[in-house]
Amino acid sequence: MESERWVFLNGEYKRKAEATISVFDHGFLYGDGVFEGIRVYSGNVFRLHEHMVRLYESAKSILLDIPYTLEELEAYVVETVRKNQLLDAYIRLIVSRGDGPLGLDPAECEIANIIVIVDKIRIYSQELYDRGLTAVTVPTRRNIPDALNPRVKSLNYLNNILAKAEAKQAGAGEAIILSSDGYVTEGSSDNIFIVKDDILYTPPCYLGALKGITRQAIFDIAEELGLPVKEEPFTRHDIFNADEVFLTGTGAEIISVVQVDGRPIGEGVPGPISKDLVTQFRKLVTVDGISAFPAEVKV
Ligand code: PXG
Repeated sequence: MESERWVFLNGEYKRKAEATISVFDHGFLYGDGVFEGIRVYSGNVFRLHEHMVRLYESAKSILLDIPYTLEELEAYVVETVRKNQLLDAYIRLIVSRGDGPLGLDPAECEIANIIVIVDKIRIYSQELYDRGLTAVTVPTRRNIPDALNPRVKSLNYLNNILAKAEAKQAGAGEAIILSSDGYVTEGSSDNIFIVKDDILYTPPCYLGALKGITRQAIFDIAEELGLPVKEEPFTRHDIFNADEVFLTGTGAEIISVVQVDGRPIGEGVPGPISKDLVTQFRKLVTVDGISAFPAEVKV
């Protein structure tokens, strides 16, 4: 089911090559905007509504008016998936401040640019899912929440990009980012969990982490499996001595971390609880969300 890529741009569907915006867009000039990354599994747009709610909350937080209702934009996202005829895909939904003069004032930008891209994505190789990732804590600390709250999924990802680059320079697959006072916050584009004595721990978002949709899915699956989850601050020491460590995100899905800062985690291989969570997650992703290709639509 391969076909041409169509991009939703401000109410129209454009071919990839024609889907362009101005260099005066403040998303480009200043990173002034918000976005979502969403996955489609076997035609099911996984937890689309939750992503839409987070998008509108991010926009509200940065005083950005989205010129559609949540329901309208949600329908456009589904329609863009359908137009691209992709059963398994990645959606990048972008709301940027829009075109304006050179100068910071967002009030000078008349209307937001709304973009929906649907394409394929693969962040890690299958081998890394089977064997697990190595990670390092990086020198760059997470943005402090009272400067720019990391709960806002903004177009300003330099903090995360620097963390990722530092991890790569150190020869690791992913970064673990600490808060300015040394607590574990998250990965460069994923939330982090540790398992200790059959209890899951993940940092509270107020420390400087995105309220991940996949993170919430883990909470839901853990509840079904009878595994307690605690949102509690923890440190590198807790990671080194965890039984299992894994990362969660729309891009990365669920991936085990088997070594952190040179210390093997548990047995140094993906652990049984992480594997159980992956099994349950695989079942959830094809059914929990909005179907882009209901039975009557032939694809
Ligand atoms: N923290 C950060 C900073 C993120 O950017 C997550 C956590 C996980 O959240 P979700 O809701 O996805 O479970 C993210 C999400 C990419 C890519 O292109 C990145 C994300 C999502 C999709 C694709 O690398 N980050």
